[in-house]
Amino acid sequence: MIVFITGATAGFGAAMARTFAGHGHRVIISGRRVERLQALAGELGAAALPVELDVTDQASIDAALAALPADWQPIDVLINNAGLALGTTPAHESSLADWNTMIATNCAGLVAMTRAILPSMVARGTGTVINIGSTAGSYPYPGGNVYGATKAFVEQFTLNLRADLVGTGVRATNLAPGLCGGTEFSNVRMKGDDAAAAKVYEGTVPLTADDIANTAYWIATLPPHVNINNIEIMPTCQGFGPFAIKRN
Ligand code: NDP
Ligand code: 8X3
Repeated sequence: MIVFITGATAGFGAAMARTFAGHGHRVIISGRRVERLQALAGELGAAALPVELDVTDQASIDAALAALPADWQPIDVLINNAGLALGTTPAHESSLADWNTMIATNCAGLVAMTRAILPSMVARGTGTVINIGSTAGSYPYPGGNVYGATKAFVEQFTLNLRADLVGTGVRATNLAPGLCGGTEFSNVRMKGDDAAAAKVYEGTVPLTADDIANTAYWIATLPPHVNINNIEIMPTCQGFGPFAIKRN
């Protein structure tokens, strides 16, 4: 299989590249940090094709896809993984610029990548799109405001893809992890306050990037008649809280 992974310079994306390549598949590894892509490509050898790509920039997407060598063009699996959260403040104190960056990356970028690659999958009658959502898309929490909303978009967009793709041979999955450590997600969210990022996982045994990579691999290698619509994964240390009630 040829697997196109967005956001392969860190976290889930890098783990997915290693997992798919480790099982003998070819991976197109993309992201903005070129030196990271080169390092991963060096590690994975001929199985990996590094591609500089900013999912928020349509020209960057078009250029990246146009430059793919012919034998890398029939993409079997698109993993829309690039994404981020910025901030944990309440809505009325949050930065509109941060909100717009999350929407541009997690929603518009994911949509643009899908629109660019989906037609060739449909034309070939085969393909799998795995969109990385989040439990934050289903369960609200304080400070999750726009981040959670972007992931709710990812879930519903994926289900609507399913509606359009019935009978085409192309599959679509929303893969929604909960608390997952060992990636740069919280460092980015806390804007470089690494102590605050580490605190998120203090005293927990969170999911790992390999847990998510193995799940993505499982989804992509199921028999062609099987479509996982939506899968939610949490570490066993994570559960649900009660409704918040403000008492007088
Ligand atoms: P990381 O911060 O470790 O990795 C994020 C990746 O996204 C990086 O490779 C980064 O690459 C890439 N990225 C960000 N913006 C862009 C952009 N504009 N264009 C292209 N690539 C971009 O985070 P995770 O691996 O933890 O997160 C991956 C996905 O999983 C995200 O969508 C996140 O929302 C989701 N998720 C994470 C959870 C967690 O707890 N870790 C739980 C649930 C979901 P670069 O900066 O080089 O461009
Ligand atoms: C990341 C999981 O709980 O930090 O999507 O929002 S959470």
